[in-house]
Amino acid sequence: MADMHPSETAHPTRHAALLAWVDDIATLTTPRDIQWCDGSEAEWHRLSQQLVDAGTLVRLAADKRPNSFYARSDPRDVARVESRTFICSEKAEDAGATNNWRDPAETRADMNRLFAGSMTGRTMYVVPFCMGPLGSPNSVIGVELTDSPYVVLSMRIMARMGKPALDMLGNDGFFVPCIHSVGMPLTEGVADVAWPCNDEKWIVHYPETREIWSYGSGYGGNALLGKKCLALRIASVMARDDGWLAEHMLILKITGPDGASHNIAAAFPSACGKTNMAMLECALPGWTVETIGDDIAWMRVGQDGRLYAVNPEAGFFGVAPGTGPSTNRNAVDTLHANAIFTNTALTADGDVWWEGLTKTAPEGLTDWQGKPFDPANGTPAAHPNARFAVPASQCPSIAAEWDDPAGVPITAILFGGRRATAVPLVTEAYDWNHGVYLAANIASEGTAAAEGKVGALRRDPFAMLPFCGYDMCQYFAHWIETARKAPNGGANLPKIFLVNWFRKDANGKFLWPGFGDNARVLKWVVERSTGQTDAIDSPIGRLPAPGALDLGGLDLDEAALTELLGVDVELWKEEAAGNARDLAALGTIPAELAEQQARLEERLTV
Ligand code: OXD
Ligand code: MN
Repeated sequence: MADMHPSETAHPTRHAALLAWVDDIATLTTPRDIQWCDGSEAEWHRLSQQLVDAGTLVRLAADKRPNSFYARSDPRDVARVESRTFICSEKAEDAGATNNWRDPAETRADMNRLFAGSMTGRTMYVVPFCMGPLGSPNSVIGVELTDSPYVVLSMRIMARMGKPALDMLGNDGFFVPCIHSVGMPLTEGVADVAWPCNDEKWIVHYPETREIWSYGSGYGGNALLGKKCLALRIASVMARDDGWLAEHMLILKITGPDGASHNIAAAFPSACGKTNMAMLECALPGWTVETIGDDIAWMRVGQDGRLYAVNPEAGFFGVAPGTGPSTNRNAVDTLHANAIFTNTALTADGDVWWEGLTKTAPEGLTDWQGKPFDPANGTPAAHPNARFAVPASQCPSIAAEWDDPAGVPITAILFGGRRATAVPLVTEAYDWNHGVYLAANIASEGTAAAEGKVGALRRDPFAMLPFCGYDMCQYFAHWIETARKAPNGGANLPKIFLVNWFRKDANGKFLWPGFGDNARVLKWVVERSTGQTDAIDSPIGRLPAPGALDLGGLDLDEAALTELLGVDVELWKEEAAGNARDLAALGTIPAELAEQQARLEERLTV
């Protein structure tokens, strides 16, 4: 293969545009050879063994985690790089105030320079993948060209990858071209390393032409281009243009003692426990939660006016630290086999470990940087953004309908952030546009941030700040429009709620236990959505009526409950002013949101 011209290699498709594009990119990046990935088990075994031989992967002990691998990244390549993520729309204003905009023509010239010869000495893998269930007209095909076999293996977990996706594409189907290079050509005299990458990183999106170019990183959302790049940034633009929603949301199914099931979608900023919530073990007897997705929801209004959601992914790419039997038993069990772990610690007997998996660290750990772990030196054994990639189908709590192309009807949508003060445990929006207003203002504060200081907030509207491929104000308008155009005046759409598991008392202690007890809030949400329980109006939205939250068996005193559901009007006047200020910084917000702002201010003065 070594001297073969790219166009001479065997390829399993007659899709002329795809073949021409693969040829063009090969001509630009000059790989040693090209391999079309079929997603087969044989391919998985061949590539994983190749990476074990190269020192990129460690095969975990077969009696502990069969068919599972461990990777340690370059310490300079450990997370998504938002400052190097670009939206290159034709017009700067279409990227909005929150995205890094770059001129597309200039960026194309830069990319052509950067990618010229970038795959020299490496294999270019052609990775066809499908986001969404195979065969669904609403799924989107992407093809990632990558010089990282680690990315190929991860994509096989995270998406429907290989031959089925290519077959679905046919001879002339639409695909999102995704080009990825770790940016370390193996030119004469350059020796490969276990985790090739480049200090210069670029994550580039062209929303109008639906293209993605990623350079310099092999890690997570920077490199597995189906996830944040395609299924959120590019898909959000496709959704705006075609009348659907691509959202940073988990999807769960909750069933009560009466056997009735409801699906709930929920958006939280990164690192607020979405995966834990998607796999929640209910503290309420008789209630169960099943998992449909943990990170992304694609939602469409059906003919019946309900909102139907699909998880476009096929795997979970979760943060390992903090995942343990008491916080997320289902995730721990999901990880029993067929997983790739990156930047966790490695145990002496060939397994992985991270903070939170067990109470104490096992003896003889090697930390994520390959050094013997010494608990005394105060640095964690696993990197805080250490990740697992694992097939969703392995999750013990996966719902039967998780890959149903029709999607699941959504009863309620939750938005949440990490707020020590002000925001009650749960608030129901008065209507859809009020819900959009609540979602537009969600925010998180770091645990170390000064309590109650509005200025310390990081706003993350709809939890989409790093993931919306266009202007946030246009995005709000699209949400408002979605309800306006829905059958039945939008009356069959889900109710919207704001939740906050993170409220603290005056001593800085969490007031709410969280985790499995969040089912109590879900129960109220379901009961509100089905007209079975009461709420009381407050200036900021509807709150559970006294006694409406099921707190049976929970050791929560009256004072704590009052604090959890309390609305401090003076503090909320400051909150409202902060909302107005931060919304204005996004640009010209839709008139409907300005009206919601005015109504909130009015409710706070009466
Ligand atoms: C993620 C994130 O990786 O939101 O899911 O950062
Ligand atoms: Mn996410």
